[in-house]
Amino acid sequence: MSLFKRLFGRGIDAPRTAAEANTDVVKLSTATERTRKSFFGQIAALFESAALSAELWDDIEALLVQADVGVTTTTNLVKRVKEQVRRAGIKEPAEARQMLHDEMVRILQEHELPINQTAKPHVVLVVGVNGAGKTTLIAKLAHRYLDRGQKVVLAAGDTFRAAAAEQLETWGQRVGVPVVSRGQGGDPGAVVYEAMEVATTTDCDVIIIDTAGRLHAKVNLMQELTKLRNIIRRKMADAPHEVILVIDATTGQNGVLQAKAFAAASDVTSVAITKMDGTAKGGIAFAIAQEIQRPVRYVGTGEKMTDLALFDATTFVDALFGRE
Ligand SMILES: Nc1nc2c(ncn2[C@@H]2O[C@H](COP(=O)(O)OP(=O)(O)OP(=O)(O)O)[C@@H](O)[C@H]2O)c(=O)[nH]1
Ligand SMILES: [Mg+2]
Repeated sequence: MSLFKRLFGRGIDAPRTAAEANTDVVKLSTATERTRKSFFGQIAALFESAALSAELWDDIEALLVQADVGVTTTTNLVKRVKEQVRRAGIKEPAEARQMLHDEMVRILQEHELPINQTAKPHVVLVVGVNGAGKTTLIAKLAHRYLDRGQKVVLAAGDTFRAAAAEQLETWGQRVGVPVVSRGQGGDPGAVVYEAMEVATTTDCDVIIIDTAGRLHAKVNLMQELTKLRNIIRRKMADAPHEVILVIDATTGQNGVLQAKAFAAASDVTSVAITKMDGTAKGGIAFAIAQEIQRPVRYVGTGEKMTDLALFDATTFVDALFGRE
C-alpha cells in the first residue's frame, strides 16, 4: 500500500496529496538519521554476514537494547523473529532482516486505531511530564491544522509554571492562532471552559489544550487532569476527542516508565514522541508502543513549528533500516 493511502484518513491533519505525504517521510527520515547511522546501521550491517548464527542474533539483540528498544520488547521481538526464521527454514540473512523489519512494523501498528475527527470542535488535550515538549507540540499541531485550512484556538491550561502561558501566547502569535489565557495562578478549568466557549462562538474546528507537567507537591496532577476533563465534558459530552501523551525520546527507559504511569491514570488516546532529532536511540518508539499500548501519532523532529511528522510505522522502520 502506498504511503499516501496509509496516511489518508488519519485525521483532518493527514496529508492531502502525495507531495504532502512526502514531507512527512522526509522529516521522519531526517529525524531518525542519528539512530540509522548508529545502532540500526550496525544491525543492517550484521545482516550482511554470510550466515545466520546464534552469535549474530545475540549481537542484534544487544544493539536493539542499546538503541533503547527496551529489554522486554527486544527479547520478545528477537524470540519471535528467530522462531519465524526457523519455521520458514530461512538461511539467507537478507530474508531474516526482512522478517525483523516486518515484525518491528507490527509492534508499532499493534495499537493503531481508526481516527475519527468529525466532531466540531475537535478537542485535543495534551499531557505529559514537564519538559517533554507539550507546548512546542501544540504550536506544531496548530500550524499543521492551520495549514490544512482548519480554524484553531489554543487554551493555556498550564497556569502553574511561571511564563507557561506567555510561552503559549508567543507561539500563538507566531503561528497565527488565538490563545485563551489567564496567566499564572489562574484556574486551568476556567481557561478551558472559556476556550470551549470561544471555539463554539467563533466556529473553530480544533481546540488544543496545554496542561501543566508539574504542580505543587500536594496537588495531584492526575486528579487535576480528571477535573479538566470533567469541565470539558460539561461543554461537550464526547470530548476530549484526543488525549495526546507527549514523551521525550531522549529520556530513555525511565521516561517510558514515567509515561506509563501517566497513561494508566489518564485516558490517553495516542502518543507524540518529541526530540527524535536529538537522539541516536530512536528505538525508544518500540518500547513506548509496547509499554504504553497506544499508537504513536506524531514525531517531533526539531524545535521549529514545522518540525512535526505524522507517524507511519512502515516509513519509520524503513528509515531506521536505511531504506528510502
Ligand atoms: N530538538 C527538539 N527539541 C524539542 C522538540 N520538542 C520540544 N523541544 C524542546 O524541548 C524544550 C521543552 O519544550 P516545551 O514544549 O516547553 O515542553 P513542555 O512539556 O511544555 O514543558 P513544561 O511546560 O515545563 O511542562 C524546549 O526547549 C523545546 O524547544 C523536538 O521535537 N526536537
Ligand atoms: Mg509547557
